[in-house]
Amino acid sequence: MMEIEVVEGDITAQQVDAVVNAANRAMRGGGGVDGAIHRAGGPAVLADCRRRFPDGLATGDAGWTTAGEMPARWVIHVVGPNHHRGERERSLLTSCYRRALEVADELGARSVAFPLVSAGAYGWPQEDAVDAALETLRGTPTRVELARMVAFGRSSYELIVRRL
Ligand code: AR6
Repeated sequence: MMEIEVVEGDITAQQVDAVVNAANRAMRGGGGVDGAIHRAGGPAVLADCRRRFPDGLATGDAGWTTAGEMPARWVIHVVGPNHHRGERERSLLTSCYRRALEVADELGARSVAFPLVSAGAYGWPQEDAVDAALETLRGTPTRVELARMVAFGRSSYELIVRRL
């Protein structure tokens, strides 16, 4: 059974096998977690994105690159639905977590850190973003042993712990 833990902090500093990025379909960097990951990982992350995802990635899908200079070995990029733009099918959000675990299994990653996908710039309601994450992580068969939810700030941490 995979353990799920919650920490407050910066996902780029996590000492895990893989960190998950809340990317966009273009897969060329951006703001929020995506910006932080590209900054911390350095240019190798973008170079790998260009090489491995010449046409970007579909909403709900996941794919991996190097983590560059971060402590993790891989970045697993997912593209969450943009609620602000009207992408409101919950299956697109749960798919990000399921696909991320599938990619982690392909890589042999045993510990994976997750941000709250779509809960920032993409505007998914916070509480449902947490519930979608937790129920999908619990319901997906995987060889990953540790899923670490990384909350950005105290209120996000408390929200996740309350719904755990
Ligand atoms: N570590 C952990 N969590 C973080 C960090 C960090 N360093 N920085 C922000 N968060 P967002 P989205 C939290 O906006 O909603 C980008 O421009 C943040 O507080 O990063 O999926 C991409 O390029 C929130 O709870 O991702 C896309 O265009 C959560 O991470 C778009 O934003 C997700 O917020 C994706 O939007």
